[in-house]
Amino acid sequence: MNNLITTCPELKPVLEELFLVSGYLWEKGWAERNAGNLSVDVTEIVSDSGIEQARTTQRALPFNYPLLANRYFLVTGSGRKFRDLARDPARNTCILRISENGSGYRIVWGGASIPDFRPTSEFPTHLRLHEYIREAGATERVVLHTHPTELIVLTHLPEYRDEASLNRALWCVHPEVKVNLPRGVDFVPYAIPGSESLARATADGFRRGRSVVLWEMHGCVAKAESPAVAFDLIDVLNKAASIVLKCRSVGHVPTGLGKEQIDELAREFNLGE
Ligand code: 2HA
Ligand code: ZN
Repeated sequence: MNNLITTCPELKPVLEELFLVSGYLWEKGWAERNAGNLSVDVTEIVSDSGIEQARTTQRALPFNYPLLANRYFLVTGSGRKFRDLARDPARNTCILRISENGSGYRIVWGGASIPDFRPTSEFPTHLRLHEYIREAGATERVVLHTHPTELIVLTHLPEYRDEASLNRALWCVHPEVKVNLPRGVDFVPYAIPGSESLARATADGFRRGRSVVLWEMHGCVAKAESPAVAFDLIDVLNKAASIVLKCRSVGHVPTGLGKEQIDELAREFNLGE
């Protein structure tokens, strides 16, 4: 870790923010055991740093990702725990480089010293989202998947199992949701964790302009400029979900802010909707 920071001092603030957010995820109860995963596109930070490139053999990727060719990603490891990340980053994360033709990757730092180390089981989603970010020319660098309890509960309730009902419910109980997530959330029906179909459905949700994608009966994914911003988006949403559930638990189904009040927020905060 110290070697890494000596080789590439610009990584220090990124790692520090990652450690902070990993702790938040654990404290929130959104990262049980090895739940959740995160990736950061660190290409601009490490590509000229001379970070070692030939320590491990190349592994194949499930598909070709030409838009990701030669890019570097800091990725959490499969089976690794967010709560251990800050204590031992080199065992719980890695930096990998996608090959020149986008069909494989090589670990250049971290997990390489652990024989069975693999990037997160949700690597297909991370790859598709970074691919989408490149395609869109967007400034986001971080993809975060976590298991926020109250948001997951909402996706178990039949009345919230579609995008329109979810957005109405989340926007109406808390003005901060419209302000921070003007385009709302997307809803992806249950699909096998780690699958390509989940990855593609998630990328499609972002393609429709949504700020966060909810995975039915599983969790959610955010993309953002930094780990803290990704965490904040989910935190605001989960707060709203918890208000919905608390209202319901005292026997009130919240009607909350009306359409006019939500439109007023969009106008006042120049949300472009
Ligand atoms: O990283 O959360 O969805 C473990 C998971 C899989
Ligand atoms: Zn998960």
